[in-house]
Formats: sequence, structure tokens, C-alpha cells
Amino acid sequence: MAIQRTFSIIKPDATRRNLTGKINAKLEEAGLRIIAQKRIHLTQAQAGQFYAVHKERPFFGELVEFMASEPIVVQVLEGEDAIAKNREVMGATNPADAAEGTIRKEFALSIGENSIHGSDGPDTAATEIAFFFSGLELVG
Ligand code: DAT
Ligand code: MG
Repeated sequence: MAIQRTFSIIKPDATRRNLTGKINAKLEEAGLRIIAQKRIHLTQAQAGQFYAVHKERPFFGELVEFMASEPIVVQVLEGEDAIAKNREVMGATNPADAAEGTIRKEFALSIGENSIHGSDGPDTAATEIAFFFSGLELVG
């Protein structure tokens, strides 16, 4: 597997509880390098655009409201097989199903307030990185 880049968000439930450092430590321990990172506060319109793929789902309104509720930390992670590796260290969407040692198992509050986002494939990784970062901000 080649070196890949993926996109990650530390979500409002985690920034609110001051968990950015603990989550970053787990990402780094998994072998991922944080090559870009910034703290931003999305508007509901921006959150809706980012999660547009879920707009028909019953939880969409709740998701958008949550993601715009408080600041988030957006990141680009780089490493061997980074997309799958990041999904593994994140754990299952629902923390009740997440494996021991994963970020969601340790920190998530619920299926909605689940502490972290990670791209689910190469195409979404590229689109999501470009949504938040310019090429100049990516320092590999
Ligand atoms: P993931 O974030 O693991 O890729 P997803 O892409 O299916 O999961 O959903 C995006 C986010 O939407 C997820 O992190 C939390 C929220 N979500 C998903 N399913 C939900 C549900 N059944 N109820 C409430 N929120 C949900
Ligand atoms: Mg997803």
C-alpha cells in the first residue's frame, strides 16, 4: 500500500471537552502524521454542504446543527494506507459498536456526537481535503 492522505475532523463534542490533544495522540500512535490542521467554526450552510451526501437521511438536520454548534479542528493525515488506518483508529460510527482502544470507544458520547470524522475512500479524501485546505497549507 502506498502513502496516502486522508481528511479528519475533531468534532464539537470533542473540542468542547478539550480532547484535541488526546485524539491527536491516538492518530499519531496509529502511525498517521498530521500534515495540516486548523480550528474553524462552520456555519450551518457550510456544514450542510460538507455533509450533502447525507441530506436525505433522517438525522441530517441534527448532524448539521451539531457540526455548526461549536468550533471543530480540521486535519489532513498522511501515512501508509492512511484512509483505512484512520477508519480503524476512529472505530465504528456508533460508539456502542466500536472496538476497544478506538477513539470513538474512548471518547464518543453517542452515534451523533461521535468525536471524529474520517474520509471513507480516496475520492472523498481528495474532495474533503480540497473543501478545507489549499495546496500551500499541506506540509508533508
Ligand atoms: P461515519 O462518520 O462513521 O463515516 P456516516 O458517514 O454513516 O458515518 O455518518 C456521518 C455522521 O452522521 C456520523 O459520524 C454521525 C451521523 N450519524 C450517522 N448515523 C446516524 C444515526 N443513525 N443517528 C444520528 N446520527 C447519525
Ligand atoms: Mg462517513
